[in-house]
Amino acid sequence: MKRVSLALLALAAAAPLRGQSLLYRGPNMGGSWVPDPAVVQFNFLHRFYVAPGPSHAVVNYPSFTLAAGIAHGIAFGGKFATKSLAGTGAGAQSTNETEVFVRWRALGTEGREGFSVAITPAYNLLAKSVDGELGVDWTRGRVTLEAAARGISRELGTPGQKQVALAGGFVGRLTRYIAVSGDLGSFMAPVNGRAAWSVALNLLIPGSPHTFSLQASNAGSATMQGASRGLTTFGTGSNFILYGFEFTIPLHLKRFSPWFHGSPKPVALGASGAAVAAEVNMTAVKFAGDAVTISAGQAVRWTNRDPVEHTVTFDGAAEPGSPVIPPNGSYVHRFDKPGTYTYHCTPHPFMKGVVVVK
Ligand SMILES: [Cu+2]
Repeated sequence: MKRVSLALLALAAAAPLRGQSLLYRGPNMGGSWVPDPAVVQFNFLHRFYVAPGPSHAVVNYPSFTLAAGIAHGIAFGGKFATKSLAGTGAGAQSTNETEVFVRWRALGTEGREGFSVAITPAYNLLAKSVDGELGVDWTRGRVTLEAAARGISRELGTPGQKQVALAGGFVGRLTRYIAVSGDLGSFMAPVNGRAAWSVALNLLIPGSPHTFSLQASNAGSATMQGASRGLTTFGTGSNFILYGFEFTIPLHLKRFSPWFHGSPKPVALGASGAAVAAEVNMTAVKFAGDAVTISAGQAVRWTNRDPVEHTVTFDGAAEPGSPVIPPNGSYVHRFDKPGTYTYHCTPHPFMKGVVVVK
């Protein structure tokens, strides 16, 4: 049994962890990450500066990313930041920065061993600048190294300066759930800024597709321009450090299909033809009727009434568990030996139940 769980663990560690972008890129790096087809990714990056006393005023630097995966490693999206450098022309009074982009991952897959390459053309509406990034990642085991070259046709906050920026970073995964990362990037001919840097502690929230990072940086936005330039102080000469966090939320569009297509078709999994002696509904992310009693040789049927997937997974692998049970799916399992079988749902470990077999 132990060998099986070790093999499963190795498989899980080797498989690309979809949407776990913060375990594969530093805070100021785009990396080669592209959402899967029919997945919309929403990333919320919030940084803030705390002014020295006595005011300790907090100045906020939020950046939002919304990106949708299409197919063939292509995604399109936008970033919106509210506290960037002021723009040019009609945008001269505004610090609201919008960048629209397309990313094509030409080679590799996020989290897979070896090289991945992504090409990201973009347009920065505030700077009226045509921007682009070539990103290369190299992953081996727990380590990912990243490099990026960025071209900018009009630098924000300057009279239309052309720029080239280079950036590099690393991610070290300490466990499946925890990684540390850092990066450094700069325009080759900085006008008013300095190099942008960041360091972060990145976490995968267990049992969820979400990643979260706690970070420090001197960059005020997550756009190509913002990530290439460190902000200078408000004339105090002291170090300008922003602290913050990022939260990544993949939205799987197929999960919303019941809104448009009614209930999905019923799917029956597990032992067919067994005598079902007890029914357990999975509803509101709970096993309703969490304790059932049957006789040896009888079966239990679990039916998923939720719009999300569940599993029936026996603690200590006392019995083989179910595959993923889709919404409106059911799973039948026959128990041949008397005993007390506790189980849970793998995606929602707080969902628990028990089958008592007499
Ligand atoms: Cu569940």
